[in-house]
Amino acid sequence: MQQGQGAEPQDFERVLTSMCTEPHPQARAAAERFLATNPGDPGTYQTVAELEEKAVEMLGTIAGLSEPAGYVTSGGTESNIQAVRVARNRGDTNRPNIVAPKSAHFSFRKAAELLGVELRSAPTVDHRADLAAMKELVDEDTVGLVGVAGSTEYGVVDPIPEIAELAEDAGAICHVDAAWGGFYLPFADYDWNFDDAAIDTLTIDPHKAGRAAVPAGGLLARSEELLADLTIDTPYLESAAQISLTGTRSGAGVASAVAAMDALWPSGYSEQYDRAMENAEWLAAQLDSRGHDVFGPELPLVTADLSVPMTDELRERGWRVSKTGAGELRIVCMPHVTRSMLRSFVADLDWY
Ligand code: 0PR
Repeated sequence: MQQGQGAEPQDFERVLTSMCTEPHPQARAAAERFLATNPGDPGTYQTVAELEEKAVEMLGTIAGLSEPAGYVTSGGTESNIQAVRVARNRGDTNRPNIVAPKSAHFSFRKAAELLGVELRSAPTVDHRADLAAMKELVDEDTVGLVGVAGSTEYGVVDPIPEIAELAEDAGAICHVDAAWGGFYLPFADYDWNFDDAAIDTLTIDPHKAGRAAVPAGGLLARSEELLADLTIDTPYLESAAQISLTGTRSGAGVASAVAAMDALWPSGYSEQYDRAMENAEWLAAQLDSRGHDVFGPELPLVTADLSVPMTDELRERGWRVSKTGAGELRIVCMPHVTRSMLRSFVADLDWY
């Protein structure tokens, strides 16, 4: 392997597992231009600070929020941690808990541990949040409920309006994790956004299906007031306070998020969704016709009961594939995944 200066990053030619993808060319260029800027210091780096406002506005448009609050985070993990922090700081209890479906991303476990919040995981039905199971876990110390709009392992969308209602009844925050799904969902037929339900906070990551460079995550809130609980004073900076978890942040992420959304919203993302779904449906049909038990695609993600040794052999042939916790093959049809890639993948499957 090459080291140091001349090293080349891996290409995406056989990557079927990543939730990141090749950035849009304009996003790549914008990232490079803004590499040495820090939106964590908006008093000094004003241009990137203005770009961040634009990023939040555009994310709001995508997620059905006309006056959005929020910021560009380092990724879904930070957004989810911050959302749990909002819920905890607003809750009126010494023993706060949040209730999430078992399918929620492991970043909620990090959030819970860091913030001293109990994470209550509710069983799922067909990989989707089970409302009755979630309701059973809610009590007077529940400060937040989580719904997933595009789950990491199976690409499933939870019943978000119903989860929001449960949260409202409990006097708790409703957080939706659309980190991966957020840039596909505007073109799919699910209730997932601020327009559809009484959601308080939402994770939506440009560095996943949004085709921005890493790191560009998104945290949105229905109002500035919700984020006020995250405020930390910054006495010696030109700006008075920070809500972000990290201090110095990447201007590259902010600028590339804006560039990607400028280039692709809405028609580029819509075409990208159609292509990804067609590919995922094609793959599901191919696997199904070979006798495999297939799940999906609800969003462009397919799982199948391929035996684990077979998956390991695929990895040896250079395919970057992953398994679900239950051991199924998991294929994420990101924008870099083409039909011809999938054809040669299926041909390799037939070889065994
Ligand atoms: N929420 C959801 C629904 C996610 O799928 C993920 C990450 C996160 C939150 C956390 O986001 P960050 O990783 O940006 O903090 N989902 C992928 C996963 O954990 C992330 C990923 C991306 C993994 C690229 C591998 C990879 O090559 O599987």
